Amino acid sequence: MFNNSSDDDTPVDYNEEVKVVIVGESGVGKSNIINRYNGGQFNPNSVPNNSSFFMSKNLKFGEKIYRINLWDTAGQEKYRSLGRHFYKDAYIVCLVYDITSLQSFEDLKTKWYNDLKTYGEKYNVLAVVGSKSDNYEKEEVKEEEARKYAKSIGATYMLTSAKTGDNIDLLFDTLIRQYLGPDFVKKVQEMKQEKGEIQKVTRNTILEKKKKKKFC
Ligand SMILES: Nc1nc2c(ncn2[C@@H]2O[C@H](COP(=O)(O)OP(=O)(O)OP(=O)(O)O)[C@@H](O)[C@H]2O)c(=O)[nH]1
Ligand SMILES: [Mg+2]
Repeated sequence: MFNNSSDDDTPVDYNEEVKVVIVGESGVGKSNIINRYNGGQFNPNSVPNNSSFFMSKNLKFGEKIYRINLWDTAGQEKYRSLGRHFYKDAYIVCLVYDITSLQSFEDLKTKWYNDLKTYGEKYNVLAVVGSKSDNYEKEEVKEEEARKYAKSIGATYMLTSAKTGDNIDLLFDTLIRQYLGPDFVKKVQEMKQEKGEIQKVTRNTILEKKKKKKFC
């Protein structure tokens, strides 16, 4: 049974919509994260957003099809106030910082989280996302510190790279499962692990990959 309630009476191929909003300083890699999740290539020359865009993806969990609407917001200060109303009806929010920029982490803790607390009305799933994990050598924010902070605000922590694709699918998969509730978490995780669809990338796997490369 699909939801047939689109404005123009065209049948739509999902049962429920879920709004996800991604915020953080300009240049942390929000657009690349979304693009990568949508099956796109990493863009080394991406330009800053001058407005917010959304991309949709249908995912099947259990018996239902969910339309995930991912809102990519503009991080530049001049657009900050425009993005605020996107928090209002978002259920899932990702706060992104760049692991090579301490400033981006400080801004996440002050500007972006404060905006969310002020304007977010419905969110119940929150993530702190460290981006550009491929740039591990230039790390300015210790993973442990970011994890600790995430825990303190009740957020899930994830270290990602839009360049390599590490943990991008896992990030959204985890958040959507959290949104759907504990029964789904268990059921879907078991299913995906059985199929070998989920492989968690940790800091150690990144280092091992690099070591292997050196010896090749
Ligand atoms: N090495 C590396 N570079 C990245 C990664 N993700 C993004 N970048 C680079 O970081 C820069 C900014 O990326 P964007 O995705 O445009 O950043 P944004 O957060 O969307 O920026 P605004 O739209 O201005 O808010 C670009 O040069 C990207 O190529 C990553 O995972 N690894
Ligand atoms: Mg962008």
